[in-house]
Amino acid sequence: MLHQYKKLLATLTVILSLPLIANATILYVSTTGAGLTNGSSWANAFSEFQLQFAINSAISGDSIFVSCGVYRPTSGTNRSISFAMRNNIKIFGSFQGFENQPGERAFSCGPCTILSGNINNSNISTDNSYKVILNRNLNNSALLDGFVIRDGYDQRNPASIEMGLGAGIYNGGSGTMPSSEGSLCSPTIRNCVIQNNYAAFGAGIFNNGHQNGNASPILDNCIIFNNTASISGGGIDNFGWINGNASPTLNNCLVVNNFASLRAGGMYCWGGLGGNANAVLNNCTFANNHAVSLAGGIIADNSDNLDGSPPFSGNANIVLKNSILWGNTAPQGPQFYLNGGSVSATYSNIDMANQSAPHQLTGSTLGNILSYPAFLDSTSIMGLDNCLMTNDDGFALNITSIGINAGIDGDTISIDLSQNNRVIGLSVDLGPYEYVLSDTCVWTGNANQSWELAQNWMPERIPDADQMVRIPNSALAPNQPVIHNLHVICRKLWNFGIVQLSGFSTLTLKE
Ligand SMILES: [Ca+2]
Ligand SMILES: [Ca+2]
Repeated sequence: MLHQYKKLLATLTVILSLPLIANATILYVSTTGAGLTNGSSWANAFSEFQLQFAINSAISGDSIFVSCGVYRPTSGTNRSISFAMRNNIKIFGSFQGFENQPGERAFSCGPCTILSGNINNSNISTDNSYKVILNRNLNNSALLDGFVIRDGYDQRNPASIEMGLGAGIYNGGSGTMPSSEGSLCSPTIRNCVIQNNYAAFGAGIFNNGHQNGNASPILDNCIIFNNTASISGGGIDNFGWINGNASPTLNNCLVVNNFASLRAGGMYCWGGLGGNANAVLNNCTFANNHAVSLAGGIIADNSDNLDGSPPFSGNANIVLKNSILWGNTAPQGPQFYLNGGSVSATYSNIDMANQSAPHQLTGSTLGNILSYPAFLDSTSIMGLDNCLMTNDDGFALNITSIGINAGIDGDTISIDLSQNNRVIGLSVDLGPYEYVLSDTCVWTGNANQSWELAQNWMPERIPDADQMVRIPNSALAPNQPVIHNLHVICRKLWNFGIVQLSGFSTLTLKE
């Protein structure tokens, strides 16, 4: 109906030659649906099993708004039914159900709209959807933003193309598909969590650009965790074999606790036989991924052969910047394993301790750090609040971390994984989380009266921009602060949120 209306409107526009631009339509979806269930507003939202219908009904430029809750690909038992994105359609999740635009979403506890493959018996996973999302024929105008993608289960033998590949998101850009299916599949995935998926290869995400195809998605601010590959590529698998391309770009992504029974717990990159699998990682953390055989974190493989043997004629050159590779485990190449390919890294924090030759970095190592990144708590992805994408997440940086301000600005996006400003302080931090100073910096005067000495502050750090500063009175902090380089500090003071002087406290300013 809406579709027809817009077609009519478009026709009228042409006939009347008016400089009229039709507003893009928003289609609304909630779990229960509401009112007329025609998607025209939150009060008339489509219901759970109309989500794909809404996506299919949209026309170029439209958006889909989906409220919190669980959405499955089908109400039936057919495991082959999946969600699918579309070009020039923006699909936004994580609305409470009153918002008018994506910017009003809070993400106070990570994404709250869940695309779940848990169909059939809800207590078992082996009967779930093979792929929660099955994409084809997409460029990066196709956007998915604000979703959890979970519970896909594709245990099928990967002898046949697409079977057993990518249970969370399968990006099908293989050149072997019929032309109607396209040979490009490079969508944009943003603010998403891909978890608890199971497949033979690429359990979380499989980017299939095999044989003259291209599957090179952009992932911004995503978490990929607890995915299991019964063979290889627990978190992500990039398959560019035979003149294909599978070269995703990941910005501010956390890839942790994924598992592979053979190779590459975190990410497989295979660009053999003239193909390309050149993943670009900016401000990403790969940690605690495990592979039983080799490549706990990442494999760079450009072997021409299925068994990984020479010759090597393609490209699997992975480039890391402002990123962390730490605590991944495998008998060989715990952080990364080179099978003909390369890994290069600058301004990154990589555990090289058990990286025996030839599994070494290529090229410049400018700005790299080899010591422990000091995560808040690497045993707890969510932290105490039990929410992802918040300041207490376990893979955020501890105040003592050498990764704070250790990155180089440039290819950073403006918001970090917890919706904080991406650059706080002198320069960007390593990994997906920008270190956020506690709201208030309290003067202690523990050492002396100098404003510019970290030991005089709690937490022990000189106040920076975006911070509240509180100065207790002299009974609590006998050494009241003195600012010496007034012309310098005043410029900084201008940036403080509040400088709060308690009763009878003093702040002395000296030129
Ligand atoms: Ca089930
Ligand atoms: Ca948290």
